[in-house]
Amino acid sequence: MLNKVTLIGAPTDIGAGARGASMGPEALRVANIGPILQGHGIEVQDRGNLNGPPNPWLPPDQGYRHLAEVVTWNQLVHDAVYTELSGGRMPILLGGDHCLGLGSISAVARHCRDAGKKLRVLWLDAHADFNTSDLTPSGNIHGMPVACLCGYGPTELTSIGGQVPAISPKWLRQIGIRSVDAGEKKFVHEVGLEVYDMRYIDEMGMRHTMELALATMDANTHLHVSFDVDFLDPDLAPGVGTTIPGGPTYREAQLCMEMIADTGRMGSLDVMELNPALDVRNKTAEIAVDLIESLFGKSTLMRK
Ligand code: 6HN
Ligand code: MN
Ligand code: MN
Ligand code: MN
Repeated sequence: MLNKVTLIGAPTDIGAGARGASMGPEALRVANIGPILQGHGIEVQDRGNLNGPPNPWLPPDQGYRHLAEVVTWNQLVHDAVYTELSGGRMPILLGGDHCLGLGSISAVARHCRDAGKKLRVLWLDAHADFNTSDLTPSGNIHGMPVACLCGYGPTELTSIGGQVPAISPKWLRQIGIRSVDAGEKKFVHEVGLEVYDMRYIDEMGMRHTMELALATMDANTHLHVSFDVDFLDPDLAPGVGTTIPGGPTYREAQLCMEMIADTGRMGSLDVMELNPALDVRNKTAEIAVDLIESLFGKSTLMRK
């Protein structure tokens, strides 16, 4: 795993249905993300925040809310993430709402094409984020980034990384899913996304789930983790805009992160949807940072 990390703040809630994820990057810094990672022997540079358009807070227009602003933010994210990867560093995107996973992962996919690497994307989320303008109940683009990455969406969004589609659905594994809209569900099945929903985790356990989700990677695989904080159970992590009950517990989430760390393949990370306006004394940010430490191998005494 790369031991040079760059923090990139993307302070916006442009794709969300609630205001406040724009404060996510600062809350993660207040929870000491930089120094804590440094404490694990990682060289950390904080590039500060990207500066995109403000949130006009308008209703959806033809199935999309704030499409033009979402495009601009994602271009900024794409460029920042791509620059860090090209420089041999591991970008950590501090969101910001999850629409920005599109810019981030488009950049990662481009980097993998340059470097002749295989890509595996782990999408840790309560939601599938696989809506289109026809399927969406809200028009909020944070419910659409996975569809856009797979080529289903407006060209301005699907083409941000220079190639449509940016990724194949086969490269994706979704974990923790428990809220999928009716039309979105049909579309997930049609495209054949590999989804490990909460029912699966309940029945098979997090260990077996992660063994499957991380299987068939090799030394040439770049692993991207897109961590939507609403993946976690809301009792643990109330500071998100779209809480869904019945998420992974603290121990299950830790095991998930530890097993990712054990692969040694993580090359990029998004930490998304943290909403300090809905949090309690920054506890969700602190839990997120604690889990990120495990992603970088804090974990147990027993590691080889
Ligand atoms: N997220 N499926 C809902 C929608 O409006 O499309 C919720 C999406 C939530 C997105 O949390 O990143
Ligand atoms: Mn790389
Ligand atoms: Mn999401
Ligand atoms: Mn979500």
